[in-house]
Amino acid sequence: MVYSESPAGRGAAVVVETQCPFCSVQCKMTVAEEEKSIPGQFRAKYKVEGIPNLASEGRVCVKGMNAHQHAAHSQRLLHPLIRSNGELVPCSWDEAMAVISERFQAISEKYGPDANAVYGGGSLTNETAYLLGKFARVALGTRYIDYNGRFCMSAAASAGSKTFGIDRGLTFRLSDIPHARCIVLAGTNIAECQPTLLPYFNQAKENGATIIVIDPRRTATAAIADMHLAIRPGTDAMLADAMLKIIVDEGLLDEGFVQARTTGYEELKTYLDSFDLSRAADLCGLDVELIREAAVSYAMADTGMVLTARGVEQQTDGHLAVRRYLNLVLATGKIGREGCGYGAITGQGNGQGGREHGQKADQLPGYRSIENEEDRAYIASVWGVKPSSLPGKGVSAYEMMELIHEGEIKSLFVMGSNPVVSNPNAGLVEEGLNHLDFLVVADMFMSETARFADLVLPVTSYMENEGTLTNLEGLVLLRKAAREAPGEALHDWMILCSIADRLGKGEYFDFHEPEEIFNELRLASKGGIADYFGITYDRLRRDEGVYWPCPSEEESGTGLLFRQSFAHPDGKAVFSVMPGNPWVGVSEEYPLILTNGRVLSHYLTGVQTRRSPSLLARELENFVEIHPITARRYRIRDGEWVEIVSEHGRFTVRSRIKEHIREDTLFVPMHWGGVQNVNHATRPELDPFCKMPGFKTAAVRIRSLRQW
Ligand SMILES: Nc1nc2c(c(=O)[nH]1)N[C@H]1C(S)=C(S)[C@@H](COP(=O)(O)OP(=O)(O)OC[C@H]3O[C@@H](n4cnc5c(=O)[nH]c(N)nc54)[C@H](O)[C@@H]3O)O[C@H]1N2
Ligand SMILES: Nc1nc2c(c(=O)[nH]1)N[C@H]1C(S)=C(S)[C@@H](COP(=O)(O)OP(=O)(O)OC[C@H]3O[C@@H](n4cnc5c(=O)[nH]c(N)nc54)[C@H](O)[C@@H]3O)O[C@H]1N2
Ligand code: SF4
Ligand SMILES: [Mo]
Repeated sequence: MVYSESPAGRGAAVVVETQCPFCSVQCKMTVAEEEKSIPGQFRAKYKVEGIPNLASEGRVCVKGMNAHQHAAHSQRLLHPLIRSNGELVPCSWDEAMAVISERFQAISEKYGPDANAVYGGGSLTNETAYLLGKFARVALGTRYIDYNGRFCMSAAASAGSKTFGIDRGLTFRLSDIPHARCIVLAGTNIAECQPTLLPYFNQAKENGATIIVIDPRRTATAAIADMHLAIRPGTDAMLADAMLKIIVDEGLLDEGFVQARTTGYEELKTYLDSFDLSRAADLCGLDVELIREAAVSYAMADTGMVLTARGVEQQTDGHLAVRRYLNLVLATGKIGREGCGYGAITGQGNGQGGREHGQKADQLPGYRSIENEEDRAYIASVWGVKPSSLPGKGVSAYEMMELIHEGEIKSLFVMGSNPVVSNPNAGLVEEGLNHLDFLVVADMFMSETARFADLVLPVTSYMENEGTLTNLEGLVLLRKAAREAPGEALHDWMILCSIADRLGKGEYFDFHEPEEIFNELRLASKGGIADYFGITYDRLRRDEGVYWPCPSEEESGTGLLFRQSFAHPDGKAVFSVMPGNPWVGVSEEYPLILTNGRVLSHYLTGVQTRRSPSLLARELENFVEIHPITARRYRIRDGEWVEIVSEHGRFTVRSRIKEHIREDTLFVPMHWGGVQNVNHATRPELDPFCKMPGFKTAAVRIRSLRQW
């Protein structure tokens, strides 16, 4: 960043406290900004240090260490931009607001309020996420709102709700991990995606734990494992069933726990009786004996945990696959006590809070249902509107893209997401956004999606915007503002209040501080599943964080859930009886399985991390990991450009020959847009239970682009 002068006077250092904007651990840190001596001008020099905190104990990973580089980047948007003669040109906030309110109103009058739609994100603070839900329902009156967490948390969230009656990422505290004697890590690459958590698992290992990693690749996380099950992508439900069959056959079921605390086991037992173990092992591409060893180790251990992430969840049977892993947890009674439990490792900084307060198509704040009359009446009373004025349930994120493509949705308001890159079947999404009557994008940068917009609104970054975020443990944390907003950038919540005012709904959005929004959120969540009522800014200023549920200010919140009972009305957890639908999509034309995910140094669609020189230098361009035998079969050399094609589209990346991946599988990171975007080839099918796209499996072919 280049300042004309140091914010604290020439030569002085400014030290601010902040919280990483990236993953769900939410590490806290200080950023010291001091003048670098260059004669005649002020240039800032930064030093980042971790602050001891409950989640990361003071550790910070390479992304956190370099996050300030994007916040201070010269490409930050500083003024609203409006499309004029095909170009995006600067305009005033006044003009931007006038255009937005006029267009939203005109579209609503011509086609009805549902022709306007809203798309949010899991990086937004709780205050903004809450307000965005209210904005859609009260200011725009549209049923169409959803968010990028649909692609992230929906399978695990719906599985947790069905099984336990509540959905909170971890059912235990991070500090419980070292007490687990066996840990199953399925489809989660903690070493690259939540790196500051790895020491908890190393500690468990030092205490004698067995670590089992289930992943088609021998990842950096698998490096600490005692057992690595290199599963064929898309077959986790089958693997979990095979493990359960072995546990039952070996007499390792915890009958006391199953009897006292669960329902549905008898029906599941009938299914297991006729379960064909060797067929399942074949389908999963694994050796039966390895599956047996893993199942017995987990069941025999006194304490144990199962953690899943997107490898299991981003499947067209993601909901059922998670539930089949949860069957293992219930069958062995490994939940509700120290060293035990299940964890869905949440993804984005506010992946947890972002899903609790109303950004989802079917949800009202506090995890209330938009289809439940009592819930509607309660929220309507908090908002001061008539229950009948609240719209009904909308559709999921990708389904909104389909409605845009079909022309049913005419305008889209995007806040905190880059859907052109992150949706599956990117070709359809691009076509759709091109046809919109009106697209508004609120972002810090000119993202791939913002390039399509009619209006781009500059927002503040994590260093400037105060608010609360809920980390993967369910711990609500206050992130204070640490810098002034650059240029004319505004906080997300201010933009929402301002548009609502122009739409004549200002009385419902009369907020001057994030704390005021949070106080309304507390009330709206009161009595709901995600109850934040007992959490106040004062408590968060005093203590580091508070776990939800926290119904009153006297309570400290709950770290370890389900000690006595589960959250269903009868207090019991529910076995999943319906088997999953393993994916077997390859064909002669498309013989390879394309899976995808993340690398350590980039974050999601890379809009932020590519603007961090230190992070960009680590990975400049996209690549495909391919096994040496497969590479030989398709005459692919290391480091050359290849094209990967599915029935939905194609993209181009560089090859990276690696022995650590299955021969039938290719792996491509998701962090690049344009011709390098893996989502050109992912498929549009959704999980019927939670509408999660089947990102992690697509049938493809590969060829070298070499000309000689
Ligand atoms: N560095 C970095 N960290 C991040 C993010 C980031 O973009 N970059 N994003 C954050 C977000 S939003 C999220 S959601 C999380 C995601 O965190 P993770 O879910 O851990 O990340 P992924 O790399 O998407 O997928 C995890 C693993 O699943 C494996 N996998 C693929 N298919 C299958 C399968 O069918 N079965 C099984 N068992 N495994 C499979 C992949 O090989 C991969 O190693 O990370 C968060 N942290
Ligand atoms: N193939 C494939 N596709 C995937 C996945 C996968 O594993 N494979 N993972 C999916 C998952 S888990 C996720 S979470 C999604 C994420 O996908 P996206 O929602 O596209 O995520 P980001 O890249 O974080 O985009 C966030 C945008 O919002 C901006 N932004 C950041 N903070 C703020 C803020 O506070 N306010 C505002 N207004 N803007 C902000 C950033 O600059 C960026 O442009 O991608 C999904 N897509
Ligand atoms: S990316 Fe995650 S682990 Fe790394 S510093 Fe940020 S919050 Fe911590
Ligand atoms: Mo995510």
